[in-house]
Amino acid sequence: MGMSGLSSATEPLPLPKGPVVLTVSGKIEQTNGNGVALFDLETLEGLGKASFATRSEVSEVPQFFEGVPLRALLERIGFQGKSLRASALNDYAAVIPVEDLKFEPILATKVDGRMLTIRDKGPLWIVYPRDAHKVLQDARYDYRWVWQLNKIHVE
Ligand SMILES: Nc1nc2c(c(=O)[nH]1)N[C@H]1C(S)=C(S)[C@@H](COP(=O)(O)O)O[C@H]1N2
Ligand SMILES: [Mo]
Repeated sequence: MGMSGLSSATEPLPLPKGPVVLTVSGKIEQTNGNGVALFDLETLEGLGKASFATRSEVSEVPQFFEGVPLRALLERIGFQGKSLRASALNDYAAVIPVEDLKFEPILATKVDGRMLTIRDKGPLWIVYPRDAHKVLQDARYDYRWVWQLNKIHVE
């Protein structure tokens, strides 16, 4: 309040207009619900864009991923924590330390030009640029590729 002139991160988060694809809770500054930040796909995609091709634990053939930088999401909501608990529609969860931002992981919405569907690990899939960093070519990171992501809890 009254802090005009600061970055866009101080603008209130818009209320979701479409179906909510991602709910962020925990140590965050910006909320638009009951202490949580709710995103529809359009608002989420509006936060930024990133893309790269990489192989993965699930594909030996490189796939082209497009989505939103995880960093852009965390900056927009005023992230205050040290790690993220990323959980999925199927109740799978993984802890992602904030240091992983150095790899610029994305919340992928598309693979090979197609929107990710729930049946195809979507609508959101945490994807790391695995081929670009030897250290990422390891089960320690593969389990952080949470597919069918729908919640992030900031701790
Ligand atoms: N939603 C969800 N994401 C997940 C998993 C899962 O069971 N559910 N398994 C993780 C693990 S352990 C790995 S190695 C990769 C690939 O797992 P998959 O071969 O079961 O797709 O996805 C990760 N993301
Ligand atoms: Mo795994």
